[in-house]
Amino acid sequence: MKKIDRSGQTDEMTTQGIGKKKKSKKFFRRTLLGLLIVLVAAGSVIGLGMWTSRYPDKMNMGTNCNMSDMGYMANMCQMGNTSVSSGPVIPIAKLQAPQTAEHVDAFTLTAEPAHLSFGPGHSADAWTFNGTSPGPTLHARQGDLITVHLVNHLSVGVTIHWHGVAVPNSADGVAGVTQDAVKPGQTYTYRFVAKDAGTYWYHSHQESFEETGKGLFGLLVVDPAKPTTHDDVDVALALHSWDVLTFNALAGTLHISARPGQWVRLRLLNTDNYAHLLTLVGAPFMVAALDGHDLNQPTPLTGTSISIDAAQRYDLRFRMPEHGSIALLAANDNGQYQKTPAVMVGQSSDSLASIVVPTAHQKMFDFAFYGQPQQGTVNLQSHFDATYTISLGAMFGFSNGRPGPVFTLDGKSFPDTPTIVVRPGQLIRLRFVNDSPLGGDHPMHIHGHTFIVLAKNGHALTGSPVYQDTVAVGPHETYDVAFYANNPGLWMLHCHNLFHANHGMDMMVVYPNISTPYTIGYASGNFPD
Ligand SMILES: [Cu+2]
Repeated sequence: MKKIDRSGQTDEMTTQGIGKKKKSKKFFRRTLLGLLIVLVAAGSVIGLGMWTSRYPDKMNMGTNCNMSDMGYMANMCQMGNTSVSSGPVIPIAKLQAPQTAEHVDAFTLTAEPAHLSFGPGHSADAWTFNGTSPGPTLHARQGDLITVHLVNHLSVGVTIHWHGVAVPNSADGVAGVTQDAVKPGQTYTYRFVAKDAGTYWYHSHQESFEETGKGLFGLLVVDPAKPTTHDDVDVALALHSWDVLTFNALAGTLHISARPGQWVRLRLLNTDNYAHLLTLVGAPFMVAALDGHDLNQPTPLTGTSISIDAAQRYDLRFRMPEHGSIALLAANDNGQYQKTPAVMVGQSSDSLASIVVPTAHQKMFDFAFYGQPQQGTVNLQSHFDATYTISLGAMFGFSNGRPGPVFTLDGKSFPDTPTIVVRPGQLIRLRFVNDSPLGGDHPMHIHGHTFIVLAKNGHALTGSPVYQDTVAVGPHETYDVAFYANNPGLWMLHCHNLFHANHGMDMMVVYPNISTPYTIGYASGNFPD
């Protein structure tokens, strides 16, 4: 009995045990299956996201919709702009400068590796033009024909984009749009007329995020045909972050000599992806030009900070005082001004010791209220042939197969971003709205054209007309800008935080019926950002 009982009990227990085991096995299997389904689904979503966000092998940005290989443009041709598909087709090669001119400024830029030293304890392996970064500052006179012979001695493809210059489309240097990236060992010649005076710059537009960051940039200064001001000292300065912030590749103090009473112009360029806060100590100064374009009747400023965003240029002018020197200082990431790096203008014996570093909270320069208005400038009341609102955003997702941040224009990332079709002679208005604080500033840059800034946060500018090729739209800010469609071609409009551009923040502004033989994507290896 006991035995039976026991065995019965045992049996019962065993049966129950088996039941539990069976149930837990079932539960385990079901959980495993569920988990597997979730994983497969998540994997599929991730895989699909990665795959669908990946650039196609070949994307042709041309607007001649009769081509056999329409690819992505087929979508654009269906966007309802009928003029895109009618009329004679202009090959991009036809959009070029004259072969020769009375005055020609010829340059050679050789892309080559170099080990650069920025001062004690700071150095980097860089990609340079002619062995330095910044590369040589190219000087030309307004109206001259500029030719630049690019020689590539790097192990990667390279192009040169002429930032802010209204070049003919074929000289724009955008890999996959206006040319193929220049392969190692190969050469390419850019040719364009320096129509506008001012401070411009050049940088690679093949893998621009990586290549500009590694040093492939320099300044271009076009002197006015009829100067309206005289500068005794004129120096171009590029800010760039290596392992340390530098002015013209110096992490310490850069000395510029100037005598009392002399006029000095500092042409400042920010080659980084984020804004820098700068100030000038020792004399009143003027902001003479923005992005190469003179401001009307600029007034002296003291105790004022300037925020210079990615790719922007600020020309500062000042007169040397009778005594002492002038210091250009930059703020660190916390907004505190530092003595390194610094630019000292004066006698070579002057030292930074006498300079009083300003506090972080001095007033900010705002071009919306600076200088005097000018009659006849395009303004909010002007007639616009078309107006487009472009919302600037950021989210998490996939960009060209990579998980992480994605930066968007109207909710889409390149190449799915909308294309703006313009016709010669039109005046186009754009409204940039930065509604995603996640992304920070978006310095929006247009190729081949210049923005006339109409309004900031809905309020018309009250001071000087402002022309910029790169408009910095901060979080929750809105900028209204306009541009004349006066340079036919296929042009990029993108964020010049090149990390953002590399992660989707690009679109095209195109004229109808332009064909290009070049393509972006894995087949050609052309990746403009
Ligand atoms: Cu951006």
